[in-house]
Amino acid sequence: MPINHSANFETIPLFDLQEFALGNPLDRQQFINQLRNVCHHIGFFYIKNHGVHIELMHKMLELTEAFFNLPQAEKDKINISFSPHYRGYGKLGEELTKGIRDYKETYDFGLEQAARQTSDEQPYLILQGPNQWPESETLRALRWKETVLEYIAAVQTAGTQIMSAMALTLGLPDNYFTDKFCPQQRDAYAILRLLRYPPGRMNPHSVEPELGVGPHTDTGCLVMLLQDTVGGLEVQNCRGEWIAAPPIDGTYVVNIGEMLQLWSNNYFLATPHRVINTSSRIRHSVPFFVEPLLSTVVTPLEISPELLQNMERPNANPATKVVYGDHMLHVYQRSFQ
Ligand SMILES: O=C(O)CCC(=O)C(=O)O
Repeated sequence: MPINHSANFETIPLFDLQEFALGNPLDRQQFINQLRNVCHHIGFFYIKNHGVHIELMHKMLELTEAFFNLPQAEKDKINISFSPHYRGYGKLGEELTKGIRDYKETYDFGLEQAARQTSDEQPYLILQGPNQWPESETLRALRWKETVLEYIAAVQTAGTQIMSAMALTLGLPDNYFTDKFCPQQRDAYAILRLLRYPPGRMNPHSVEPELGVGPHTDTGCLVMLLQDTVGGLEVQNCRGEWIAAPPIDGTYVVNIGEMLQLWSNNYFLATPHRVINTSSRIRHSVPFFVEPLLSTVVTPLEISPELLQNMERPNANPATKVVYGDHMLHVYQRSFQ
């Protein structure tokens, strides 16, 4: 696997998760070494042979399209503003990235959970609660809800395995992160987003096409992105160039968020990215956000001296302490105003 180990990358590397899951000790070590480099310098990679069946991935994209094809009035009935738990549909232009309106529709939902009692200490428990499911005969006939829940379970398992490999890259036990990512625990949290980007149109205020999502770094831990065949995702290297992350069938684009960068003491990198749909087709994508328990307190890990030696950026402030749920609640409050 040729990998450019520089932050001036021009392509996004591809990993085969089977080399980690089923490989001999040498393959595993090589996988971990390369993953460490990519997480440090690039922060984005593709993953194949991750255990989620390709039919289920294709089905998930079909179900995404079927959801957004519902009449607008049906989607509006489950608008995200009706849910105190920030779960539901966001219409075109409803969401802001860095204060600017995106050109996309959204639908957020997560683990099936009962609402929790919030308190002054734990206001973030509001993020846990029931999903708003679309009521539609068309979707029912497609076994929509059952299939997306099956998909969440499958992609969560793959995400957990990637987090194990990531712990090993930092010299930690393989269950270091995954103990805090357990979907069966009470404070568990994970979000699946369905996204629809209309065909590109010119921005009336500039010569650039309208941004589907403006440049941003992801705020959580790890994102596993399923995209259709249209393309439009771009990742910024340290020269400021936008590098395409085109669709590769059967793979996920995986990237690191700000919380995992902080947790890794800035060893891992949360890389800016954006989406511009310049095609004449509608684009669909399905990011899954792999997140720890909301009660997790993230504080920069101590990094081994070998890793510290060749750090490309300064460490995080060791006094930083972030309650995961507080951070996520703030992100939602900022994005939907
Ligand atoms: O749709 C995509 O390809 C990426 C979406 C994205 O950047 C995000 O949800 O943060």
